[in-house]
Amino acid sequence: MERSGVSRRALGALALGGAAMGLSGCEGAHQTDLTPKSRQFPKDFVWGVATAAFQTEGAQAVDGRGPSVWDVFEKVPGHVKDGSDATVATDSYRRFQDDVDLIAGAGLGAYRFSISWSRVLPTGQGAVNPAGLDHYSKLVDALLAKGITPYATLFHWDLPQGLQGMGGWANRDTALRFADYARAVVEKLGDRLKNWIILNEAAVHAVFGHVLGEHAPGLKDINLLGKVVHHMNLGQGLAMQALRAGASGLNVGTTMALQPCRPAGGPLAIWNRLASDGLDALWNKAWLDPLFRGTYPKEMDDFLKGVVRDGDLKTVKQPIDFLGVNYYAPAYVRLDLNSPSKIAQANPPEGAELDAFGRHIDPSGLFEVLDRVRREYGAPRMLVTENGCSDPFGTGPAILKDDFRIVYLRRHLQAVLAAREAGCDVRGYFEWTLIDNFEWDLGYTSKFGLVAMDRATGVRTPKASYAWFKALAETGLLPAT
Ligand code: IFM
Repeated sequence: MERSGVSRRALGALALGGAAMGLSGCEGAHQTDLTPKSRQFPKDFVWGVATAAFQTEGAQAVDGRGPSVWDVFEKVPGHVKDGSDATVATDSYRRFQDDVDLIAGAGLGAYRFSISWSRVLPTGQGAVNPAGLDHYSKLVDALLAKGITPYATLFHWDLPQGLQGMGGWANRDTALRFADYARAVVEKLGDRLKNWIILNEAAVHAVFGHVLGEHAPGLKDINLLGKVVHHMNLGQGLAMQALRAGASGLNVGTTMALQPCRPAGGPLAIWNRLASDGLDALWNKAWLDPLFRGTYPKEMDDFLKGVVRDGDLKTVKQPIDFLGVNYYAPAYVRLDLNSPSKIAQANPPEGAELDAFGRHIDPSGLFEVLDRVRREYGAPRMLVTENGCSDPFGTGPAILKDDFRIVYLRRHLQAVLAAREAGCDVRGYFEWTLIDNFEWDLGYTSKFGLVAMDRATGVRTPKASYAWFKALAETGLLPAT
């Protein structure tokens, strides 16, 4: 599973309980020919970069913003690897025009950012904070002035602490408050902001935040899992309804961290397959099935007992204009009887090329998730809303001649072309991310940006990948090497 960028501990994640890992090697990538017939993307293909409010904005106490769960979590010693926090981050609340100029400078037609719920509603509910909303209004106007189409995510993990105090996503009421928040935002921005992403990687927030305790709100209680999963799905459905009632001509979608789950082989292969199916149910199907089919996978039954009410699944199954797919790496899985979930991380295949997170660099996984959505979920329109890779971990300066990133992006974009040729309706690609930013529990030790930033001065310096991505966005032609 991807802890997003974090597929790193990948499934380690799913060692729901952090069981010791006796690793067994896994089968390799599926034998998919990823060589596309053409390297040319269509003219109307959307090229963009993606960011998130908490990772970039800083200005945590400015203009009436209330605290989020991450404000609280990051302050606890040991929670963030380098002891850093996001109080400044990339200073993008103040320097948003600089960011917009960089996006325009790269010739990109789209920008995916997230809105901070606690800027709009400081405690998560009640009276709207006009200054918070104004910020996003200015950002949208600045983007439109440069011909850049805004894509806004409503929830990228920064739940208002005021709501967490009342149980957070484990409390059904949070789903209703989420719809109120969506209503407030669309009322102000819906005339100009037309592309909406409801949730970002809900699986990551549910598992890392509520079961593994590695993300905010830092809980380790597997009994919360069913409630959190369902209330996020329910909130998503309610928010979609609120947006569509609030403005016309919107494209409403949501973003999932999809990962192929691959079982380890060996004498326990059949059991490893069971563990891998379990992870697939929680990580992929618990979000795809309710949205597209109005059902939950049977593996979720025990978790969901007493949680789903009559009519809920009808609310969850909303039509979408696109599905956002975030992909970094596949998950390798084995059975572990010592782990409460019976699921643990397995080794990538022998000799696999690994990224800084120790994950298998495997573009075939991107093809696989896109093609699965096409085959099993009615071939919806899709956008790759995140994909990218980190510098090797460390506190040193960013690598400006980041050829490794160019190779990573090129190979994954080949997979996108191959998926399109196989019939997947993929309309765009957002690289993660614009500027090296606050990478959650890894602080600033992990750098995903096309642009480096000197944290002392705020000065931004484009890396080699920025120029490479610009040439691609301008021509739509993927270089052969
Ligand atoms: O930084 C994260 C982002 O917030 C969600 N998806 C993965 C990225 C890289 O880890």
